[in-house]
Amino acid sequence: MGKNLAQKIIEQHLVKGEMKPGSEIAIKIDQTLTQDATGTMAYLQFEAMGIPKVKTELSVSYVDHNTLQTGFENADDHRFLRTVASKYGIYFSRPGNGICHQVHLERFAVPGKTLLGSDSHTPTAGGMGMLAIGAGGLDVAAAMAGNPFYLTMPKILCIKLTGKRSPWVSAKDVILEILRRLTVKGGVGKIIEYAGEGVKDLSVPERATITNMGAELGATTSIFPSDEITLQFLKAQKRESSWTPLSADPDAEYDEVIEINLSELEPLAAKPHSPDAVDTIGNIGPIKVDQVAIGSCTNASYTDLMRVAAILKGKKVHRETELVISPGSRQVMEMLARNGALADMIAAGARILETTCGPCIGMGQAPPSDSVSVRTFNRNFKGRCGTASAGVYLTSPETAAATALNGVLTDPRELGEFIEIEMPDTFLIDDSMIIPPSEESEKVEIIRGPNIKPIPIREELPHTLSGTTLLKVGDNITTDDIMPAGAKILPLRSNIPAIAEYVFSNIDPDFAKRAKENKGGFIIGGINYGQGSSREHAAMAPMYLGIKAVIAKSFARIHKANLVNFGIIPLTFIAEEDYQRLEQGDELIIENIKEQLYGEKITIKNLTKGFSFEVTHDLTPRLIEIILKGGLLNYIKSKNK
Ligand code: MIC
Ligand code: SF4
Repeated sequence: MGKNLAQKIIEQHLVKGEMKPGSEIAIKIDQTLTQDATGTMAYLQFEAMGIPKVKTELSVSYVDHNTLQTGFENADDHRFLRTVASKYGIYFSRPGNGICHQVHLERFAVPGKTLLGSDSHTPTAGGMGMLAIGAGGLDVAAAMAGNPFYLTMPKILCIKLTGKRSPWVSAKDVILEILRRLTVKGGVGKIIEYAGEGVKDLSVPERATITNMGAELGATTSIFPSDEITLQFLKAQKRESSWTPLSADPDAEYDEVIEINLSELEPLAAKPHSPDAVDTIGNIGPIKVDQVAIGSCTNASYTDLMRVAAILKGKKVHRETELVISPGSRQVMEMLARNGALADMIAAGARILETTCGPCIGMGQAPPSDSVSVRTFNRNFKGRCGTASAGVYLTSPETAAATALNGVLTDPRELGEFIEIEMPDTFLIDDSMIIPPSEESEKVEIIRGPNIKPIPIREELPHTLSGTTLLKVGDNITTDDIMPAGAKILPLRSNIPAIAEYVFSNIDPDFAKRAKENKGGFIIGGINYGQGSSREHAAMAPMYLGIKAVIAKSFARIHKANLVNFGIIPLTFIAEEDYQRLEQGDELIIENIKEQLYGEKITIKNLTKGFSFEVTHDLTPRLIEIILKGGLLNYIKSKNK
């Protein structure tokens, strides 16, 4: 029996376990990436592991999230990241060089290699045929220290692309259609592998748009084959020596196959407040739009923005609509500047932002109250844009540009003849903002500012866990809900005591206070608890507040791993009625937790209501040991003794 592409790469990197869906495997990691919002913690954790130099083939530290520098905090983090990278053998991509996923695709991604990144959109590099996975910073630190990455062997879902897109139908519309069909939890426990003739209809950056938003499906990762289109892109980046052809065997088997006929697609949008609330632009209708934001790791490639510039050329942005554009990388920005496309955007009235995440993570450009913002990004969770009452629609760059001109949501097919944009034969290559590590690392001094506080460490697991139910939430709670980002909170990423004050602050402003008063306790969650970002702060800050366990109907992959890494037990309800009858304020007790963890079921007593109920978990003996030690860092240290 032939193998599919994901199985081939996993097999080549398999260190432990069997490639049977559902069983734990460990894979060797060739490359890592971090960004500044998760990177400071990741490098503090790496330092705590006491390894003199990273053991990966390549590790890159990007600064792209926190670049507003409204105070000393971000600037201090950047300086710390620069010096720590230089000392430990890590490449440092300076602020201004671009969004990590875009730059990694351009300059570092290699077909067939593995990449672990402390950002949930790391699978963007799957557009290049890489097995690229998002994880918490501590897992990335462990990989830099030479440890394999542990994960549950996913099922492989093949999405067979047939047909050819009609004019003005974008790669974004392809992934929005998949989100419409599969929903935000449809990819959980799966790798999505693209195959079929339709693959040839997509350039590498277009494939990357699709693999990028596999994160919104909850997938472990997404991957495209590496073919002559990949080779062309690598040639244009002067990196053809990195190319290897890669595809599934002709008789490869998959756990599941679905087909998408590209010819049937039309321009789509995800409506507020979820990336899977997808409908056609036609059905949504010409709603008034106050702001359009074009950029992010999903849709800010050279070809994306060249088409936007061509749409805007000679026209003006609607007088009641704001347009902001943040190119994905310095390469893209400089090419647009040199060929005149940037001038066309400026002349049309676009506000040009830095080559960073910017508005995508609420770092500026919050839209007005009760407004509509159309964005080419990947997430539209409530409040993420910085304005709780705003509604964010996710669309393609073509739809966004047409909308900016008309002031109402517009189907780009109304623009008339399709504008073809050629992929350049050569991109402008200038890696001078990627600083290689020092060759004299012993001479490098790591500079820490006052905002960089030590990482909190949890004690070993006690015999009995008891406490109050501090909060009960519903389904699809995001890590943005648990640990919000944005211009006010993001600068505190390297200061856990300070950022912990904001845990669940958009859902319940008193949460942190209540948690502290009660010396921690429990959280009750619904389905897909912790979807979205990889930020381990959504586990680390609750750990700091004393959260002992989260009892939910189901968990998102990265967040569950982060909970374990910080010694919080992820427990799953067996009976729906137990979720129903638990209330905030109920006192719970779990006796003999250590022994109980090794069994299949765990009994929890509700002291307030006088009943007991059973929950379960899928923790392997290794993960149980991590929990017993109080988290991964303690576990790694105990193994190195
Ligand atoms: C996001 O898109 O939510 C982020 C900000 O990139 C996060 C990482 C973080 O919170 O630092 C992610 O996607 O993992
Ligand atoms: Fe940055 Fe947004 Fe991409 Fe996250 S999703 S890496 S915030 S651009």
